[in-house]
Amino acid sequence: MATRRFHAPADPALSNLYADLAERNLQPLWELTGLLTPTPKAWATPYRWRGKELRELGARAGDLVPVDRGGDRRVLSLANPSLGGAPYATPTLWGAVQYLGPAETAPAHRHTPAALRFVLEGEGVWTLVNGDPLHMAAGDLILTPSWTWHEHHNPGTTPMAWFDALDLPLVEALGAVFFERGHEPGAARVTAPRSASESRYGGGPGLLPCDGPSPPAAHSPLLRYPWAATDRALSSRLADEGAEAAGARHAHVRFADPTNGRDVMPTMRCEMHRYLPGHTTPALRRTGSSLVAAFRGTGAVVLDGISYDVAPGDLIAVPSWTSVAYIADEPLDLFTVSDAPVLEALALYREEAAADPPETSLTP
Ligand code: 1HN
Repeated sequence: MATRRFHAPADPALSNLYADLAERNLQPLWELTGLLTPTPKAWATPYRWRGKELRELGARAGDLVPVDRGGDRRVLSLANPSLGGAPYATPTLWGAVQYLGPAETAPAHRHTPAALRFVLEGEGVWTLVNGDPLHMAAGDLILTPSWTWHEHHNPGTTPMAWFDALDLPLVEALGAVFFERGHEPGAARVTAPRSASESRYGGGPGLLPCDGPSPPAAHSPLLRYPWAATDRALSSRLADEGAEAAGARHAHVRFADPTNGRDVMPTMRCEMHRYLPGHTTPALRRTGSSLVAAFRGTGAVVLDGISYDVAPGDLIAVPSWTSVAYIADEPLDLFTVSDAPVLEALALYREEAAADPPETSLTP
C-alpha cells in the first residue's frame, strides 16, 4: 500500500513537497496527530464472552469438526470486535476455549508463543509438557511455556473444555513466531506414570529439591498449580487474623515460580482473586492488557464505568488503561492473566486509582 499523501492546498510548493514525500514513502511528523497521547489510546475496547454460549458452541464444534483441522486444536478464539477481525482478545493476548471430546487427542507440537490453560469445569484430560503428564481438573492452572512440546489426551468418556491464554499477538508483533509439529499421533511412546515437575517442585510450600538438575531459567519449573492449593491459599488469606480484623472481603494470590517468586512465565502474570459477597473494589487502571476468566460465583466487573455481570465460564477482555472494579454478589472467584511482566521488564508498568465513574449502563 502506498503511504499516505498530505495536502497543502494553499501552498503549491508545500503541496509539491508532500507529493515527493509520499512518492518516497515518507511522512511529515508535523502533519501527524494522535501519536503521542497524554494517556494510552483506547484502540481496543472491553468485551465479554458468555460462558453459557462458549460451552454450547464448543460442544457443537465437537460434533462437527475433527480435532486435527488447522493448528491441531479444536479452539474457538476470542476475537475482540475492536481489533479489526484479528482472532485476538487484546492487542497482546490470545484467549480461547478449547474442546476435547472423549477418546480424542490433540497431537504434540511446540511454538515460541507461551500458553497456559485454566480449567473452568470438568476433569480427566492429561496434558503432556515435554512428556511430563499433567492432570487437568476444575480450577487447575497448567503451563506450556515457550517452545515446550505439548499435547492433550482425553482418555475418559466425557468431553472437556478449558480456557487457553497465549502471548501470541505479542510474539507475532515482535516477529518471533516459530512452530513445529511433533511425533505422529498414536506413535508408541512411554509416558512417566506421574509428573516429575510436580514431584520435584509441587511437594509443599517452601520445599525445593536439594539434588537433580537445575530448574529452567526462563519459566516456572512447576507446570501444574492444582486448585486445592490455590483454594487453600485464598481461604487462609481471608481467614488471616489481621485481615479478618480489618474486615477483608477480598484475597488475591499470584501464581509464582517456586524457586524465585517470579511470574510463572516471562510474558504472562497469573492471579486468582476471591471477593466476598457485597464487596466492591475501588476502580484501578493499569498499563497492559488482561483477560478475566470467571470460575465460581456471580457478580460484576465494571470497565470504564460500564457494568458487565459475570457468571461461571464468562471471559472478559480488559485493554490497557481501562478502569476496572469488581463487585461480588456471591463469593466470586476470578482467574486473571495479564502481560504485566512485559510492561514491568520494559519499565512501562503504571497503575493508578481511577475516579469511580458512575455506572453508565448494564449490558444485556
Ligand atoms: C495451541 O497450541 C493450543 O496447544 C491452544 O492447546 C491454542 C492457539 C493458537 C496457537 C496455538 C494448545 C492455541 C495454540
